[in-house]
Amino acid sequence: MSLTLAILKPDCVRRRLIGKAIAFIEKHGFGIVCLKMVRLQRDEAGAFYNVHTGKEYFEPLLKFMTSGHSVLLVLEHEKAVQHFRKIIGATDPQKAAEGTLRRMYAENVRENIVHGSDSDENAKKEIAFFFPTMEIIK
Ligand code: IDP
Ligand code: MG
Repeated sequence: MSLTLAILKPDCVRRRLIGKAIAFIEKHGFGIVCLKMVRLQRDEAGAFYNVHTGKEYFEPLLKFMTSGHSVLLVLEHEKAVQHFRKIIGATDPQKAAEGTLRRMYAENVRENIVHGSDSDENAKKEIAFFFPTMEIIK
C-alpha cells in the first residue's frame, strides 16, 4: 500500500460535490487515512504550486485555490499515486477519459475539481506540507 495527497478544490466544495467526489474515490478502492477542510492562504497555495511559478495560469490558479474552502485527503491504495491520477483523468476535463472524476464533474482546465500528487516523491512532500505532524489514524 502507498499514499497520495488529494485536494477537493474550491469549485468542488462550492458546487456541493464533496459527497459525490468522496463516494467516487471510495468506490475506486481508496482508503481515507487523513481528512481536513481548510481555506488555503495565498502563501500556502503559492508554495504548494511553486513549480508553476511564472506560468500564465499561475496567478489565476492562486486566486481560484484561495477562493473558498478545500478538502485535503491522504488516500491509501496500491500504487496510490498512479491509480488516483488514472481515476481523476487529464488536467483538462475535455481531454479526460470517459468515467473519470474530472470528465464527469469539472468545468474547465483551471476549475478541475481535484488535485492528485504526480509522483511518490511529491506525494510524500505534499502530505508532509499539509499534515506536518502526520496526524494519520492507522
Ligand atoms: P494536474 O493538476 O493535472 O497535475 P498541473 O499541470 O500540475 O495539472 O497543473 C496544476 C493545476 O494548475 C491544474 O490542476 C489546474 O488547476 C491549473 N492549470 C494547469 N494548466 C492550466 C492551464 O493551461 N490553464 C489554466 N489552469 C491550468
Ligand atoms: Mg500537478
